Amino acid sequence: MPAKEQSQVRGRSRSQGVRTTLLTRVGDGPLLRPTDRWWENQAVFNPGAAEGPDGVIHLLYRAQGQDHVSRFGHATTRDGVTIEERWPEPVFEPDLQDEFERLGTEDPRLVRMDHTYYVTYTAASLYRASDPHPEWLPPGSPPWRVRVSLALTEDFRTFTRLGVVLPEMDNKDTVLFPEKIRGKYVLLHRLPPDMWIAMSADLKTWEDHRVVLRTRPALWDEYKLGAGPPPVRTPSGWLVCYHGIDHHHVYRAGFALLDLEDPSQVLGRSSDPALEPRESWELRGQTPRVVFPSGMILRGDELLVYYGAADAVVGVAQASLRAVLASL
Ligand code: BMA
Repeated sequence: MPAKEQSQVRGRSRSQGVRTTLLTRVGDGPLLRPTDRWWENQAVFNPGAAEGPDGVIHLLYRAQGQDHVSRFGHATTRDGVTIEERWPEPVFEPDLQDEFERLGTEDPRLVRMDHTYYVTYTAASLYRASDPHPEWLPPGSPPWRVRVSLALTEDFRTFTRLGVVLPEMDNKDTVLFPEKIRGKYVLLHRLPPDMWIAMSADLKTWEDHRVVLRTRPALWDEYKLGAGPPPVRTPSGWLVCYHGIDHHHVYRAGFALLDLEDPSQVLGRSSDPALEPRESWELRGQTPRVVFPSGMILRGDELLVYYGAADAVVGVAQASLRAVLASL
């Protein structure tokens, strides 16, 4: 975008942000807030983001109304920081006939491969599988269950459900890489407290599960961590933005870099968080002190990160890719 136009984006100039370490908030408030519509009048947060072939950025966000069921809303932006369209109805809702997602569909993450957008999301239910890996369930697991499901769309109006991708385990924070690597689909997932990686030939059977990032004692990601947005390809490696939680339940965002050919190999990792809750709308909401990165767009050297704040609103922050890579 030309410099002049950039500074005139309606009320949202890229120079207005509050500087943290690496990511700078764009504008002086949330990018998306709840509306008075029944399905999104309580909270809108944790958006997936993907850029279409025409340069339009699609945001698929988690929305809650008074029933507290999570559905997905759809918004678009071309410059990345000005919302142009926001669909008045939810575009995706829990399938009440589906035992895996009766309690809601949450935290959509988006990648585009050719003309198809792949949506991985958390399906919430009371479903209890006879778990072949009970040791993977964290002690004191809550009575509700979470699985990861996959849906495909080309237009954000009709979706094809491919169902649960990792049926045998409670799981969330699952993101697909935006391209196959050595002929296989690759995803990052989370078995608390760590981030895992797995491969698949067909998007159905996932194999070769390995830990890729572990929690680190006495750092901002000491308690739990999970993938944020899907990884973004850079010349130096796959850039991963992830959330880390400390023992005070503060959610922050940071970066890691994975090998392009073998993404189970970690090439670098932030020692400091790149974004942490500081604004009032990040400190207070449904869940206090949360920034939860979930969408990332790279344009030239500019990296835009979309995040849920306090499980209540959506924020956007920017960084220079060069600066991020230099920090890892
Ligand atoms: C995670 C997920 C997210 C949520 C975050 C902060 O475990 O449930 O949906 O935004 O916690 O509460």
